[in-house]
Amino acid sequence: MKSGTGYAHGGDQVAAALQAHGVPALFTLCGGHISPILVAAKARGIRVVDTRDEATAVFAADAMARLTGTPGVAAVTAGPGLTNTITALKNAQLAQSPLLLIGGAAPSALQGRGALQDIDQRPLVAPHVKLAKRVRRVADLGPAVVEALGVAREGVPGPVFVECPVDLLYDEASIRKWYAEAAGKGTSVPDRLLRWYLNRHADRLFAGSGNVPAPVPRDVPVAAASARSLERAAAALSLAERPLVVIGSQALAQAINAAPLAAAVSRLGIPVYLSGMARGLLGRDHRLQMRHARRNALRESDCVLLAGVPCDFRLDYGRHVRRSATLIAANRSTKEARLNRAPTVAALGDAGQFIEQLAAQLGDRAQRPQWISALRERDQAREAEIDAQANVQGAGEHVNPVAFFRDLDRAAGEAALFVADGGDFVATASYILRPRGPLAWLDPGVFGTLGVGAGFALGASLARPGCELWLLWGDGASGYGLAEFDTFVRHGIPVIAVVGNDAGWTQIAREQVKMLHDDVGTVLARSAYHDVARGFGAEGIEVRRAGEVSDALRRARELAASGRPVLLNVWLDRTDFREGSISM
Ligand SMILES: Cc1ncc(C[n+]2csc(CCOP(=O)(O)OP(=O)(O)O)c2C)c(N)n1
Ligand SMILES: [Mg+2]
Repeated sequence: MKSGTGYAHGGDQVAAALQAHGVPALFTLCGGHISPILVAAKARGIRVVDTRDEATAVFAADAMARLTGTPGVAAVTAGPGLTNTITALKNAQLAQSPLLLIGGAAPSALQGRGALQDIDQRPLVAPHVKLAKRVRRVADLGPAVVEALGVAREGVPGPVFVECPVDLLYDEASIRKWYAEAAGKGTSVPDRLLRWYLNRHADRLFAGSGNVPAPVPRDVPVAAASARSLERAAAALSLAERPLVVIGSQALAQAINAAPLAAAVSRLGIPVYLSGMARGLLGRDHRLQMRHARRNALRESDCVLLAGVPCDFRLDYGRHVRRSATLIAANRSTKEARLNRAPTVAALGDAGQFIEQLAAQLGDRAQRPQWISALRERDQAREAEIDAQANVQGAGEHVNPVAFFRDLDRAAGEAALFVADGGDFVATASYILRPRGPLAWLDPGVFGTLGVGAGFALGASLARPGCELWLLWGDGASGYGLAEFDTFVRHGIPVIAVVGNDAGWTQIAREQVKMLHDDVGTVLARSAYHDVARGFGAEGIEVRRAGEVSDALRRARELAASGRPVLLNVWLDRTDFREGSISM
């Protein structure tokens, strides 16, 4: 591999640009169109992690981005490789997660002429990314990656796409030879014209490619809210009697700032609800953090700061906040700050930074002991109710999910990271489990995509080597990613997957049966998921009875600590814990 500005080939130029950005891993599923990128990435010390589905590769890149704040990267082959990523791309876009997808493509001279896996890829991808770039010259490959990685991070973060036709990725001599062979040796006028055309095409492809500048990552300044919005928000919060802060994923766009953000929230002294990537920001127990009855708290509050949280269905399109309250929306996105409801103060910029600035300005002036203790009492009352539900344990034949998550919450270590993928099972988990610290909980986000789990776990494990990684899977959701146990084994990813086996797509069945009196399409078997994991060379443990839970959790932790991936197949009892909850 050449160094400096001379590259072995275009694929190496792409790899060098990734290397210049400190990209530690490239997630992929191979294909002839992208081989030079994979080989060059490996040669440059980037870990190439090959998966069993392109969607997994993109979900993994997304998870890396969310946990580190810097874009994750995936490379997929042309055509079906790319179309397989669309759901994962959309999920990342709606979660505002910055990732780079590199796509292979048919040779530039053959596009639109019936080449293998040649489709018009840009219109498929463009609606789901901030930038969809088709590279046309070898010399533009590195700059395209640099530009894309910059665009992914700036403003509202999100996915970007760079399409690299295969004839830009191999070395010049091979490509010229290939074009010369394609042109043949005929002497007729059309033959000679074709030769001339392909020769000129190759000249254009390689123009300037011997002298490409070294890639330099772009500086991406963090968008800061205006001084005026800061002043107005500070004034409103200090006058408020019952202020409330809701912090969402976007406030953690700068993942490395999680600790200063947590300190700032403590200093503000205002009760707070955490959602999405902000869960766990304040650790397991913090006097200001409330977990339950958010809707009631929002209705009572006279001044609400929504930090990186839009007024979408999760806040009943803004109706959870009372009309007369002062609404402060801190958001990188103008559209999200105003979604469904005009805020009193729109602080357009990074929400995490805004909270830090507010804390610096307000300090801990704003103590409202009565307001805080009223919320705290309600929170504790709800915890007691949940305990009562958990104690129903033993009443059924199998395992009560509420009790299971109480047990898991006690058993999981301080470095635990939870990935959630499923319906009722993971909704129950999100209610009960307490993430240990910042960035210790990953769920799909607002797109509600089933099937993120295996890819998220893979990305999380690379972003946090050595963490205790729990993948909480509905039995339905697990079906999308079980084959990735093969990936976990090959790459030594010691995940502990817990399949909540209720033999059904329960979140859907619950409402469907009640409203329409038919469970069609919602029933699964009590399958032996632990045997599937074993088939891929991982550990599998079946848990059918409540009495087996603590031993199984202990054993799973031990196995994972020794580097083995594990799947716990937990047979669940039916409960009415999630009764009545539905989101549309
Ligand atoms: C890709 C995708 N397909 C379908 C759905 C609709 N959906 C939401 S929850 C759910 C049931 C999930 O079942 P499971 O993972 O077994 O969890 P459970 O509710 O049974 O605990 C379904 C099918 C979805 N959100 N995403
Ligand atoms: Mg299920």
